[in-house]
Amino acid sequence: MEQTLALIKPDAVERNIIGKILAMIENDNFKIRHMKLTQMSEQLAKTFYAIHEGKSFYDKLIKYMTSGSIIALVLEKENAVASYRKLIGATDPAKADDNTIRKLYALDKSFNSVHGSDSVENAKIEISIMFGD
Ligand code: IDP
Ligand code: MG
Repeated sequence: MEQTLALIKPDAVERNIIGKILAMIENDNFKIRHMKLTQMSEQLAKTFYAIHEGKSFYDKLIKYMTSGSIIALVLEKENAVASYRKLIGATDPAKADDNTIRKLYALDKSFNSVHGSDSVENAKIEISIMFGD
């Protein structure tokens, strides 16, 4: 069964909407296989988001992702990667479909409440970064 890496980001943990987001994940028939409350160090955030190094929003992204607690999750389902990307919606909540997590809860394109792996290959890498092998 396919797995993906999901994060509930600091803006959502701070606004007490972990439960609402987990309910959407469970209602969409994902199985939660691993879950932890943690806080990213600067080094971990830079490893996790290495692909975005040099982009205009990179420094802000690292500051945001290390600013408070996050929930890290390994989710399992058929086509988990694509299915979870569909559930979270577009990066910018203004462009996200109705009833997606980001449409309902994200503040803006920067503080967008959740992360989801964008490919099966990256899911494996991100699961290993957040949970080890
Ligand atoms: P994704 O989270 O939908 O996969 P990515 O392009 O991989 O989007 O960007 C990673 C994260 O960086 C986003 O979720 C968001 O927090 C932040 N980000 C992306 N693009 C922008 C932008 O144009 N301005 C500000 N923040 C951005
Ligand atoms: Mg991405």
